[in-house]
Amino acid sequence: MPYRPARMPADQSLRTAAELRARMDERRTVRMFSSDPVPTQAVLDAIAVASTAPSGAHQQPWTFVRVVDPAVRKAIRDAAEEEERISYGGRLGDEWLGALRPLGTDDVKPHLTDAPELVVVFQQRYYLESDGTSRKHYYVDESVGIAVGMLLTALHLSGLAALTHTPSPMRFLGEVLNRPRNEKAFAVIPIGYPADDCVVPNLVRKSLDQVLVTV
Ligand code: IYR
Repeated sequence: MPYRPARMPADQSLRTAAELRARMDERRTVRMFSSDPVPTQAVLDAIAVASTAPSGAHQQPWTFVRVVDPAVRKAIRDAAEEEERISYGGRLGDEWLGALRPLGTDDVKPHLTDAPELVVVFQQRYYLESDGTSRKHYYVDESVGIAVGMLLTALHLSGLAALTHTPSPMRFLGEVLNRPRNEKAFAVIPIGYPADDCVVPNLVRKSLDQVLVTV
């Protein structure tokens, strides 16, 4: 089918891109959340934005589980902290623990119960028919990674703070949330507003020069 979006004039592209760059440079990963509720539709819209992501063979191999029930958030926190105690207790290894030190992360995960909601992103490793037969999905990691990037962008531009949390191993998420066997947890994303006393590590981003090569 034809696809003929109106072409944006160059000056408008430049203005829009510069504004977007400045707004996205303000995004910070937040680990200290207020428990204030967030506007539900903003989260639903952000998930809908994520689901516009390109995907291998347009299979859209993702499921977003919104967790608003405090009891379920508590169950996730308990299970995550149990794994993280082992991880931070040595499973990650000295090199990894050293890399995390500037972030100040540890095995205590209050954001999982403080934030008013979590979005747990699952990747569908394969498609599961209702009769139990399966069909392969392609480029699942790439597709879901792109979708999560778009989710984080949409949340930030909608004024909401988020954390990309990757407890490891994540098998407990499928169990707590009762997901089918074709789904594998990819990330837990607490969403909310920063706590009044929120602090973030004083990190510096690489400059464009450091990340860009033009040939
Ligand atoms: N998954 C652990 C450890 C962790 C790993 C990386 I790489 C980070 O950038 C941050 C944390 C945790 O969530 O604490």
